[in-house]
Amino acid sequence: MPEIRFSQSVSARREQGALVVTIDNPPVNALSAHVRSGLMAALDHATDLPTITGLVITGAGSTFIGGADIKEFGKPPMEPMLSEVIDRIETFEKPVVCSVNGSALGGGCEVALACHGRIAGEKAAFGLPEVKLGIVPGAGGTQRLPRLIGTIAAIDLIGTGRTVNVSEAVALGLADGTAADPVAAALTLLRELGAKPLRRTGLMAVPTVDAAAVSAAEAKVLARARGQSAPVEAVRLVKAAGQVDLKQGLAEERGTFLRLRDSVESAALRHVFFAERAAGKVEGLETVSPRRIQTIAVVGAGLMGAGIAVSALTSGCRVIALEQTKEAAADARARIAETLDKTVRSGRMDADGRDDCIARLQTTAEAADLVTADLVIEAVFDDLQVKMDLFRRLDGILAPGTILATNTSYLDPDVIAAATTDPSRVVGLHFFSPANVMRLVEVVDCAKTAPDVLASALAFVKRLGKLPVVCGVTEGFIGNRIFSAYRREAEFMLEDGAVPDEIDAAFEAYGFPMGIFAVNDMAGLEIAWARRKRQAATRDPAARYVEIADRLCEAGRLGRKSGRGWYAYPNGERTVDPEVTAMIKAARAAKNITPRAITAEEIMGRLLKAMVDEGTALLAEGIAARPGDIDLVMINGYGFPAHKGGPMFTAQQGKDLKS
Ligand code: 3H9
Repeated sequence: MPEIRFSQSVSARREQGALVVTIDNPPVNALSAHVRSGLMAALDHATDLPTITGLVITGAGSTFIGGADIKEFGKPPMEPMLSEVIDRIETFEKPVVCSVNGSALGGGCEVALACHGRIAGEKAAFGLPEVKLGIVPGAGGTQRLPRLIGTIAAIDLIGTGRTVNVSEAVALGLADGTAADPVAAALTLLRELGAKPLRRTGLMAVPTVDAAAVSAAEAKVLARARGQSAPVEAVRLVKAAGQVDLKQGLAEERGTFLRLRDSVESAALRHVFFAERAAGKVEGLETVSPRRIQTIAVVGAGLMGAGIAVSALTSGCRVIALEQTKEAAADARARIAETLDKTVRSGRMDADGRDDCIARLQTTAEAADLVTADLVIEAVFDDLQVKMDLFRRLDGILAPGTILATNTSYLDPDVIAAATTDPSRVVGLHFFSPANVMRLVEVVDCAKTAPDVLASALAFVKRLGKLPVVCGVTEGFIGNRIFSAYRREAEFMLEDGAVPDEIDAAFEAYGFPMGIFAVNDMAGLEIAWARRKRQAATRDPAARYVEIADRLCEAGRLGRKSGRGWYAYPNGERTVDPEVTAMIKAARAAKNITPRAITAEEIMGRLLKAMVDEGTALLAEGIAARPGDIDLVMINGYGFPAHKGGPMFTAQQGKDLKS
């Protein structure tokens, strides 16, 4: 049958009397204006031709519909509106069935909800992830989903924005069935539907439900909301679906959607969305082919190394973990197995998956066993001499094509690379702890890193399901350099008049999960102390230097591990310690500083400024490529609240408001 074209992205062919409509709008079949108008034209066509029995809607490629076109947000609206298209589908006189070939997200899921039947292909996924963009579904999702799957499940799905796979979608009643050939199955369903009155989701009653169960589902979502408006509003709208009629519910949803779409929270989360897609893209690297990485080796399988090993195993790699002795290698195996067991206990992996990972793990005390590795990541003690010796030794053992990565946090990877005969195969992979959980990896493009080595490192990090951010060589890379800057500012404020508890409270009220001093106590104060001692000889004597942390360390207050640091921890509870307050007072007195009260607003203002100033310097030095990269590092490595967009976004907003 010839193709009928309705717009640049929507076409159809006749099959078994029906019109099979395909949306082809790469990369994700977003509902751009020409898709909406194309769908309307297809519906018109089916109305005009009495011989057409109904419509099947499907997507080209691997996505069904990825949602509204986020790039259209903030631009003048273009007719027809998505809600009109969806209303037309739901009230259409002939059956409309969707063949969900891939992800049906946001507006894509809302299109599916309005259809009279839904068949899921094997790769289908359904979700209303709008809250992750700081908005609520704006084309009926909050009103139709509870009608179809009940209030509790709808609160969970819309409130968290999580995506469900085919089996869960079928179990929830979100999909009517699944098929290897979803278009053929949709055509069969269409014929069946044609014989009876059409099932219009919007006209269904929301199933009645126990109020206590609703409150429990709501509480679960709100506990994760951490100051964000969208999940709160989403839950309110889902609950309203059971209390008001469709028209009123849709009007309430639309108003909320528009209000949130124009909020700073949504702009921040959209910035994060696009920053994540831009991260890891390096100019000039598009045409470079990455090397094949199937076997990786981890040298040093302590907490960090074991985390990296688990991450690689769960992504399907073969892993060789090297330790110094057979006993240490056996301990490493036990540590990795225990982490995998934990994943099984949490339900994120089944026992077969764990066994499969263990089968791909080799632990050894023989460096020669590393010869089969495509990539070797060192995660040994952060000491320059230790790392240089290791790289020199590995350089003599490994095949010439093997990539060598250092996981150093503060040392200079160029110096480590110089210990090898071929520094072009050296790259930095700075994982964050625990490495099997944390998404962020700073990929350090060293002075001599070859383009295909960088491309391989990026591809490997993406394969682990993690977020790579490229940075140049500097002490502490992007994250720890910014962390040092705002920690320094926090210590200045101690001298100026604040106490650790006030600074941490302001930081946590802003949305960080844990205050700066509490984080220091958790990580331990001794590493930074050792660094300060190393740097003492070269420190600018005119620069302001706060000695309080040194006094704490000298007093044996090394953080939680030693039972006390910036705080005391009686019964494990973080508590203000008068001894620390006295040390701070003594430090002020020694410098003749008269303390003054510092408000939470000033505290946060100064900390943010420290982050932004350091971020600006990193950009100027070419260490970071984009402000968005800096924001991603702060959000994913240091707990900056994502719904505030990161320090660079916040600073830009401030400038935009002033101009
Ligand atoms: C919504 O629907 C609101 C409605 O309720 C109501 C409206 C009235 N728009 O992620 P990838 C781009 S809100 C525009 O790497 P994958 C992305 O920027 C929307 N562009 O691919 C990237 O561009 P580039 C609710 C989009 O295969 C390219 O596509 N929907 C959109 O790993 C590839 O992206 C969502 O929140 C979009 N909606 O994953 C879903 N989506 O190549 C958001 C992607 O220039 N999208 N792009 O860097 C996703 O979760 C993933 O993209 C998806 C594919 C799973 C679809």
